Amino acid sequence: MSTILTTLSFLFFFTFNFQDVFAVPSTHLCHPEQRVALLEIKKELEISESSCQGYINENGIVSPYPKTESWKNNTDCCYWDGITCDAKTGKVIELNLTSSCLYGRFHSNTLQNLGFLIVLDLSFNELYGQILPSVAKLSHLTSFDISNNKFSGQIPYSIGNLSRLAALDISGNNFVGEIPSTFGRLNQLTYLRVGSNKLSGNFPIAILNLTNLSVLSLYYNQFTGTLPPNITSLPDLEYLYADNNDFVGTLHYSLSTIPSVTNNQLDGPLLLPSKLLGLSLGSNRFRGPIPISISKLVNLQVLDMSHWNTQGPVDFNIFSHLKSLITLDMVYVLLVPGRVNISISVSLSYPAF
Ligand SMILES: *[C@@H]1O[C@H](CO)[C@@H](O)[C@H](O)[C@H]1NC(C)=O
Ligand SMILES: *[C@@H]1O[C@H](CO)[C@@H](O)[C@H](O)[C@H]1NC(C)=O
Ligand SMILES: *[C@@H]1O[C@H](CO)[C@@H](O)[C@H](O)[C@H]1NC(C)=O
Ligand SMILES: *[C@@H]1O[C@H](CO)[C@@H](O)[C@H](O)[C@H]1NC(C)=O
Ligand SMILES: *[C@@H]1O[C@H](CO)[C@@H](O)[C@H](O)[C@H]1NC(C)=O
Ligand SMILES: *[C@@H]1O[C@H](CO)[C@@H](O)[C@H](O)[C@H]1NC(C)=O
Ligand SMILES: CC(=O)N[C@H]1CO[C@H](CO)[C@@H](O)[C@@H]1O
Repeated sequence: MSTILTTLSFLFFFTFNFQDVFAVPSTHLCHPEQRVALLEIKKELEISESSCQGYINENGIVSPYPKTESWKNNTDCCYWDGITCDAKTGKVIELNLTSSCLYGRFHSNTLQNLGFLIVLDLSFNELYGQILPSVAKLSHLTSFDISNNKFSGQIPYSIGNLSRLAALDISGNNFVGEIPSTFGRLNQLTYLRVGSNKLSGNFPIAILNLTNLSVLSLYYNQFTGTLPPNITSLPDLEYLYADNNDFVGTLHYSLSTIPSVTNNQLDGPLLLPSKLLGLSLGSNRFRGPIPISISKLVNLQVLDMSHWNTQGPVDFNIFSHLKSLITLDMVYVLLVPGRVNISISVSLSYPAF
């Protein structure tokens, strides 16, 4: 009798524990509808060796590999490569398919079932298609990176609704048209990169509203018109890359509106050192003397003023205050910001035009 009881209680506890073990799958983080949405994305895209591209970023070398190969229907999507779920809610909050050898038309509306995404990184693949206005439904996004693909069409105005965005990178695609004025609402933006597209129009004035901006890159587009006089007065701006566009005019006073405060003791204006570390204005159609106020940008490390029609000799004393300068590009050498260590190329004669 007692043996039977012991056996029964053993069985009971065994069963109990057994169920406990089996309970684990039911605490799967992955929400079925989110898994379906991710599998939909996987199904639409091919893995193609010719689309594999690695790159170097601030974390080091990112080597390409096909992340979506680990995406299997019967496994917890929260453990798939490139996916991060919220530990409490189990919602997918990060989709990072950077450098994943993906090729194909990307249907941005498949993202709609991933409405809790905070980070979306599809960079360095060969994705094409348009970004639809419905992307604005990803209202939690703080980071949106689709750089170095083949996306085309216009940038949707609705991106201005993604009010939590701190980083927006669409560079290295085939986007056309203007930067929507709604970008002026993205007041958390720290990084805005739209370089190497086919964007046109005047400098997007709305950007002057983005007081948290640290990096603005507009290079290799077809922007026209003048640069706004107070662009360098964005208080946190460290890098301004506007090279290889069609900007015109003189910068006589553009760069003279560097932040200043009134110093009561001196009873006059006191210039604050600007935070600018990189200023790249080369290969545009700027003309006239290089603004003397450049000498106030004392933290500059990289200065590209190549292809500048100075219409006269350059006073190199302007640069003598720039003690941090590593690269001064006054001639033809093209600057590829953040990617290449460019050789110093100072020309003491007039640049050739
Ligand atoms: C995934 O599995 C479910 C059943 O668990 C099935 O209904 C569905 O068709 C499967 N989806 C794919 C893409 O294989
Ligand atoms: C995506 O993953 C790569 C490493 O594979 C990392 O370097 C990159 O910072 C990630 N992107 C985001 C937006 O976190
Ligand atoms: C963007 O915001 C505006 C104004 O708040 C709203 O009218 C519009 O419907 C929103 N668009 C999208 C796609 O969410
Ligand atoms: C500038 O930002 C404020 C909020 O910081 C916003 O109310 C305003 O609409 C923005 N202006 C433009 C032109 O986008
Ligand atoms: C944006 O700037 C404001 C002050 O200008 C600051 O309080 C806030 O912390 C900044 N946000 C970010 C994300 O840097
Ligand atoms: C730049 O000038 C515009 C008007 O031309 C003004 O609305 C904006 O606040 C200024 N921005 C900065 C950062 O000084
Ligand atoms: C020779 C030269 O310009 N070297 C620089 C390369 O870039 C790194 C970081 O940007 C600098 O630290 C080097 O001085």
